[in-house]
Amino acid sequence: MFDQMSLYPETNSRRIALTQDGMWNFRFDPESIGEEQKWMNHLDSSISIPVPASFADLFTDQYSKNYCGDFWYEKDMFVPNFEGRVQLRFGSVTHRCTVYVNGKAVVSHEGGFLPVLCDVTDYVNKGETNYIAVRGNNELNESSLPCGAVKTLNDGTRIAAPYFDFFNYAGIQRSVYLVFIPEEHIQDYNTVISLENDKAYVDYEVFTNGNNDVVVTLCDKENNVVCKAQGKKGQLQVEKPHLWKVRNAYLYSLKIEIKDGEKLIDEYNAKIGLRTVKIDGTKILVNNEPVYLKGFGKHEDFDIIGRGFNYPLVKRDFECMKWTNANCFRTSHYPYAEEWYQFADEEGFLIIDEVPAVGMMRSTHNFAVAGMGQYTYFFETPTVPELLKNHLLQVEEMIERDKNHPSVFAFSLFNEPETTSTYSHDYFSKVFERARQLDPQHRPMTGAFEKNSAPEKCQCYMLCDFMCLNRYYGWYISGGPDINDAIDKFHDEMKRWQAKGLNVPFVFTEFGTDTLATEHKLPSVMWSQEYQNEYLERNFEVFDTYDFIQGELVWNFADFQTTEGIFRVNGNKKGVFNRERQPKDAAFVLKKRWADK
Ligand code: GCB
Repeated sequence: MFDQMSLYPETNSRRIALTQDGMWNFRFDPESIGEEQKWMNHLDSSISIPVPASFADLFTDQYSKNYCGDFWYEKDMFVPNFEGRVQLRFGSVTHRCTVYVNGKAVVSHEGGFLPVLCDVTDYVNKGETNYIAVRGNNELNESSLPCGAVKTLNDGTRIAAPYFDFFNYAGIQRSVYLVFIPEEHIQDYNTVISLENDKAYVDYEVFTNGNNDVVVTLCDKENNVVCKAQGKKGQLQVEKPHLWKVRNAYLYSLKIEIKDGEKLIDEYNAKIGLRTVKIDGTKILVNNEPVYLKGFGKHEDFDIIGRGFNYPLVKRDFECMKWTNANCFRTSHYPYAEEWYQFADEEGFLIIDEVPAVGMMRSTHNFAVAGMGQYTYFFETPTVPELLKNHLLQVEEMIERDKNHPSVFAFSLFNEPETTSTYSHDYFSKVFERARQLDPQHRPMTGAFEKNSAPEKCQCYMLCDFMCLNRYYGWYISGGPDINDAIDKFHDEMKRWQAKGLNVPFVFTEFGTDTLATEHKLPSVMWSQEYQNEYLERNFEVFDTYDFIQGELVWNFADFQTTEGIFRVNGNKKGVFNRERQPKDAAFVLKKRWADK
């Protein structure tokens, strides 16, 4: 339980959340002199920059786009003379930061995809303008999540060398709030849902920093009170519940109050969905009914704003996903901004929520190394204890933040690490053990495996409640005219998994082809739209052969930006939609298949 970490800011009769989004002052600090020169007191020669946004694509020069190192944001912030504790909450700062208020360091945070919360009560002057500074840093190393390195060019310029296939976007990429909460306040809450004979039960626990009583009220969509309970821990019983169903969501509101007799001390209003999730043999069950997962691996990625949060983009992406008849997506390869999950709750989408454990293979293009059988000794290096510490921390923060969303039905604890050594098994056993302790809803835990993690070699599949495979038979393996061979190889691998008799569902969390929206060709060639369609149809043949295959998440929902290189044409083009969110032909293929799947 982290004080307030998981609670999305809200304004109500006891709380105030003031957005700080807008233009902030900004400056690069390539020599890391800001600290010594006291930039936390004043930022000279700064420029204006929007928050939230990644900084990379706002500029027109190479240096700024690929900048790697320290950077500073600052803002004069008026803090009203409201009652209670004062907090500053950043949805994320990528990849790490220190926050200063009036020149004093308040909090340092590692990890670029989860909230940074600062209790600034003792640092601000209420009723005055205060000086807020943030020193960020976007360097990658082998103990950071995601993993990578920093490359120094001949002229001394430092650039990121990610071990992953997406652009190393950085900055204050999510919204910032100034939050006022009462001294005695709700810190966090857990909900666990169970269903029995036309009734739903919500076992709840509320964490506060005081001794006053807690009252919990559940209301339906029309705001009618459904049931109430008293105490920090208890159970709500709902007769004839409206269940949260896949693509047919129903959300109740859960009002949590701290009361001293009649006096209201604090209040928090959450939305919850009544649903259960379970793996039963080879089936994924939501409310005890089997669900076949249809959808995408995604990225937070868009022109100009990079990975910056943007409501219209969220809306458009959900509209496009709904149009294809999808019901699920994976937050590859990091936890997304909280607003994505709020929309998914409303729209009835299932989410596989992924921690930023990507690049654990020591290769700048693991997508190509995957399948070549190259062993990279990743988990034998001296940086591993520090990496594990960060990994556990990110798992804790992710589960704390996302544990009450009905949309989140599973957590993914890695993407494509080296998993063939006993070292990897030791490492991931600890990660899974911690994750299982943390999730009050005991959701299924998994991770996405690349091709080297073959049935005979993988040392980690047994940690997972269901298997997620990333496979590119017909693209990285035997593409184009060799596609028949690719499909034979694919069947061969699936038969070897089948022979293991794991009795768990298998989900394809990646499969796809780079496709240029401009290319058409008959007969098809790789990179043409016709080939993307054929590749999908051929993969579907394989999926439909094995009844333990219970889901297909295409790579990727949309074209996205990556590091430059000979493998990528201005980014990864495996999108079913282009980067502007217009459909390639493949979108129609999916729409048709998923209409009756
Ligand atoms: C993968 C990675 C993903 C890449 C993808 C590709 O296996 O998990 O991050 O973008 O392959 O397109 O190569």
